[in-house]
Amino acid sequence: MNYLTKCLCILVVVAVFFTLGHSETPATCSVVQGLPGLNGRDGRDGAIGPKGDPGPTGNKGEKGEKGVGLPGGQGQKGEKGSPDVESIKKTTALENRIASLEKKWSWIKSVLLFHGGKEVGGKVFVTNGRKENHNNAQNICKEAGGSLATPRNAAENNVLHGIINNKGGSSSAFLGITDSQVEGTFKYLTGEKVIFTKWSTGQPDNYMNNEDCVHMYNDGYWNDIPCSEKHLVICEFQ
Ligand code: MBG
Ligand code: CA
Repeated sequence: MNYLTKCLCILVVVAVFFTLGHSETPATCSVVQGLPGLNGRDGRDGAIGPKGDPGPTGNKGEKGEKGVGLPGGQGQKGEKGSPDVESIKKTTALENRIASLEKKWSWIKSVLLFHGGKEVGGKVFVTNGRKENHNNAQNICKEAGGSLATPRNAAENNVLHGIINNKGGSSSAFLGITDSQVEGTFKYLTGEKVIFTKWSTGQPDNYMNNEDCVHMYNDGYWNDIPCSEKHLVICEFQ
């Protein structure tokens, strides 16, 4: 039953009620067929539905075009690097050490010269005054931090000659030269071939096929002689 129909029926009932209350004879309420009601208003809109599913993923786009940037300008000059403190310390320590060694070498040289040593071209020759075979003479000089006297030029030969003369008499001294490896090829103890010689007349002759070591006579000239012979030990230090 719609709203309008309801209202009409109520009116009918009220009218009947009043009629019955004011009439002496009870009236009967006859049913009156009303007109059909008007159509009702449209209902309200429904609630908004749920959100739809997301759409399919799109295809990958095409590769972009290559850029055309120009080369950048040169950067500014970097700041001056700070000095390596450790390196400076090490260098200073080494410089101090070198200075100390130079002082010491100067002192040792003075002692050697005081004991009859002779300096020539940065080399000092000095003798221990003893006579030894060639092998022992080599070792004595080596242990002293030098090597057996080896004149490599006339100046050095002259100085050695002077030391031998100072010893007087028939002194002669071994030189650090032999042909022990190849007969007739004289070499220094370092293995190099000799670059200077001052052989005595007729020498070297490898007399009795037994002369591989070299010594200097008291006249400054050289001779080959058996290595087992004993001659003055003169060492050189440089
Ligand atoms: C000696 C040499 C010796 C040998 C000998 C030959 C008179 O000098 O010292 O090494 O060469 O001569 O006669
Ligand atoms: Ca000889």
